[in-house]
Amino acid sequence: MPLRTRRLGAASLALAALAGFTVSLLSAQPAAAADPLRTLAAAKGKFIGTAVATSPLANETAYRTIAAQEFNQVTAENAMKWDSTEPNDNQYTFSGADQIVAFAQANNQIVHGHTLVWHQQTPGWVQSLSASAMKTAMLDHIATVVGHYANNPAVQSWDVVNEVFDENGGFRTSFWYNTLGSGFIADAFRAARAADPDAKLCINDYNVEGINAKSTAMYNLVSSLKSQGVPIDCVGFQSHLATQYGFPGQLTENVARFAALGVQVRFTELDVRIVLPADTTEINTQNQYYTNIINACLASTACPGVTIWGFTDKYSWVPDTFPSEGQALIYDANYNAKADYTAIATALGAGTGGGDTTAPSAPTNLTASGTTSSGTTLSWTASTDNTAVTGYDILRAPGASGGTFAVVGTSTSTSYADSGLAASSTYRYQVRARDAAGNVSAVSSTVSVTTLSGGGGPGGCSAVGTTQTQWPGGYVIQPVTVTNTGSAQITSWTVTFTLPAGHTITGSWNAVLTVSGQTVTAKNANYNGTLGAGASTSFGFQVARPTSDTALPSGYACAAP
Ligand code: 9MR
Repeated sequence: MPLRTRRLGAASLALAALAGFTVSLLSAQPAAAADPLRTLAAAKGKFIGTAVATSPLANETAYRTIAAQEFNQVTAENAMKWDSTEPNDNQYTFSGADQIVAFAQANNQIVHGHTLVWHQQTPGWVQSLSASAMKTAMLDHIATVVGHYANNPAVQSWDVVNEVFDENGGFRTSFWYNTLGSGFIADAFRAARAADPDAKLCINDYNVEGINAKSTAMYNLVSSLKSQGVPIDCVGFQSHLATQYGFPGQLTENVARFAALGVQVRFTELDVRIVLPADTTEINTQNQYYTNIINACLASTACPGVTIWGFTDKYSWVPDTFPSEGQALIYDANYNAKADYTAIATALGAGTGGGDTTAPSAPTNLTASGTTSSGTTLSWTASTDNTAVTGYDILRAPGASGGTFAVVGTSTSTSYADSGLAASSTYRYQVRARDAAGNVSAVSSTVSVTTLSGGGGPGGCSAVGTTQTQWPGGYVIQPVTVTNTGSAQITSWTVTFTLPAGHTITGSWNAVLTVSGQTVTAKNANYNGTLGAGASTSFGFQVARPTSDTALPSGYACAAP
């Protein structure tokens, strides 16, 4: 019997409630094959959510039942938008929003607030305000709407700004941007934090799932906001996918680069539309896209969960916007679960007795080498697992003690080169392993790294490599010019650089080279280590490479103790 038919009964829902069916997102309990999506997701430490609309929530039992049984997170599809909550200046109405929050609380669901500052569904009175009045209206709106739910434990996160980029990575020339400039973004986040210090605050957009101009603009903005101390906690990849456009490229790498900034990555509005009529190939593609997104979330500790933009094709936004497209959701218009439902359940571990719940062993023998003024290379001994280790998270904390470890990158090998570090600074690193089911090992022991002093002060140096000649199969780098950029004499120097894979050093002069993986360390010879302030020396080397390869070394960095 199909799972969903059995689960639609009101009686079974009541029984589940009597049995104390509660959400614990971090439950480690294995889920059984017939479990609803929310139970499967919770067993993985994730949420699985849906957008909900007020009208069917009030009027249709089947809609309510599925929304309650299958999901442990909800987002208001429209009810928390500006035109719903503040249609006229300073006249707030929370009836629809409160209806959804009450439903969530009754069903042990968490709520994501959507959305505070957007160029759509914002009343005309806001759009025509002067700059100072618009800013005041924005800050007041955020304070009031976020404040309304600040003491409600169900409401845990907000889309603070929505869709602020155009497709080329420029700021969207919305009335917000045109009137206030890009500063409205930081102002909005600060206001939201002031209104609810505990809520996770997100920036949300579409077509940012893969690596492209728009997602790179988003990355640069989040990076810049973080460096200015603007309170931002999460990035929402809306994930309105379409089978005719292919799956977003480099999704995993994109998730990892945002995770390395220390923000969560959420899939906030997932759906996969098809040009109608849908054929089997398109439906299979759609199943695969749903699977891919769930897997991407399972594979990243930065991803707390996935929200689908509704669940039934009966109420999808897609046909309204793209009249020849549809069937984008996981239930059909008659509330029958589609193959997409099964794809998601399977990705979440259904049918495997709860899936693999055995975590890999912790990585051991974590060491750092090749430390320069701005980077270091970590290596460790591989973890073991009952299935297979799929990758490692690299965690870093600032300083010799205290601070918080945050994921700064991932690796699928047993080494990782970290870069962008401050000179003369101490960092601590740990590594943990992941498997395909999303199980995460304990962290390794901690290794502490102190970077060398950089240029500018006493003992700084720089290195610039010049390609003297190259041919199919090899090249000569001469000179690598080492300059004392500090204000005092140095008595030794160390240059590091990265050798492309498959290249072999066949000779060197005026320095002592050692190679570890792709990192080459060149130390001064016994006759050219001493350089007065501003003085230079040089060394060189020759390399063999595959004849088809034109790559050259990169990342020259110099350190002088
Ligand atoms: O699904 C929403 C639909 O009911 C509304 O009419 C529409 C109005 O613009 O907004 C839809 O939701 C959007 C979301 O709020 C932001 N990202 C894109 C979504 C689909 O358009």
